[in-house]
Amino acid sequence: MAFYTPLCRLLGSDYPILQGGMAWVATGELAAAVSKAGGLGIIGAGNAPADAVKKEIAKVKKTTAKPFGVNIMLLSPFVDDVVETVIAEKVPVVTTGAGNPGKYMPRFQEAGIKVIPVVSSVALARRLERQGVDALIAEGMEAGGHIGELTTMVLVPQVADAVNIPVVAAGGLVDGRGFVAALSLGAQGVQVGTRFACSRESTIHRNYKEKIMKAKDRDTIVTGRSTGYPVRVIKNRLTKELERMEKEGVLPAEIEKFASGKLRAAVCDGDMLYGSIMAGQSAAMVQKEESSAEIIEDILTGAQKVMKRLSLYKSDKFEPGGE
Ligand code: TUI
Repeated sequence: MAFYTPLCRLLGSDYPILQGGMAWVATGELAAAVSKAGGLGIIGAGNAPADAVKKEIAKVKKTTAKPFGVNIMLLSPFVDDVVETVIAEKVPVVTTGAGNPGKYMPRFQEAGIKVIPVVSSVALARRLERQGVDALIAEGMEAGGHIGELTTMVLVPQVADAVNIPVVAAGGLVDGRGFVAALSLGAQGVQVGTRFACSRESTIHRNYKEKIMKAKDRDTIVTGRSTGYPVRVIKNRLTKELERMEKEGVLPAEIEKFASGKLRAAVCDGDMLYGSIMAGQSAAMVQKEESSAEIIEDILTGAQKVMKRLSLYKSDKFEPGGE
C-alpha cells in the first residue's frame, strides 16, 4: 500500500494520516468516517464527561471495526474518568493534548493502549520517549486551537532527531504537498485537523464550515497569550474583545471565564460573532466540503504527484512549484 510506514503498523491503519482530535468537532461520526477510509479517526474528548465520550466510542464501534483513537485533553476536569473509560472500552490508540500524560502511562501500558502525545517542544518529546510513549505528534503553531511557539517546519525535524520513536507532523498540513514535506522533515505521517473539520461527516454547524472555507491567509489570530494558553482561532468580535482585555491587563482568570463555553457556541449554535472558531492557518487552503474518504484520497494522490515531480529534478523536465 502506498506510503505504508512503520507508523501504520503501530496504528493498524492503512495510511499514515491521523485526524486531529478536536474538542467538540471530532465526534464519533467523523472519527468513524476517517477510520473507515483507512486513516486513523480520533474522537476529541475535550472537556466532555466520561459518559459522553463513551457514547462517541460506541458510534465508532457500530460503524467500523477499523482502529481508532481518543484524544484526551489533559486540562479537562474529567480527565481521570476519561482515562478509565478509554481503558474499559479497549480503545486502541490514545493521543493527548495540552499537557504531560506521564502519570497515566502505567495504566495505558497495562491495558495495551498505544499512546501518542502531542508535543510542541523537544524537551517534552525526550521526556515522554523515556516514559515509554509509542510515538509523538509534533504540532507546530500553524495549528488551530491551543498551540506552542514553534512552527512545524522547525519543530518536526528537531523532534525527529531527538527521539527514536515514530513522529507524526501536525500544524498547517492539508494536502499532498504538506504530506511529502512532513515526510521530508523526518515524520512518518501527518495529523490533519482543519480540513477534516470541514468534511461532510463533520457534524459542526454549517456557519463554522463556511467560515473555514472563506478564510484567507491572514484570517487566524492567536489569543490568550497572557493567560498562558495561547489559542489559534479565526478573527471575529470575540477575538477583538479578547485582544482589548489582554491589552488592558484584565486578569487571566477573568479572560478565561469570558472565553469559556465559546467553542461550543461556535460548533453547536453557529455563533460566528462571539463563538471561538478554532482553526489552523491552513483554513485558507480549505475551499470545499468533501467526504473524509475524498480528503484522504486527495492527500495520497497529491503526494504521489509531488514525488513524481521531484523525481524529475535532475532532468530538463523539472518544473518547481504547483501541485
Ligand atoms: O491540545 C491541543 N489543542 C487544543 S486543546 C483545546 S481545549 C483548550 N482551550 C483553551 C485553552 C486550553 C485548552 C483546544 N485546542 N493541541 C495539542 C497541543 N498540546 N498543543 C500544544 C500542546 C502542549 C502544550 C504544552 C502539550 C504539552 C505541553 O506541555 C506542558 C508541560 O507540562 O510540559
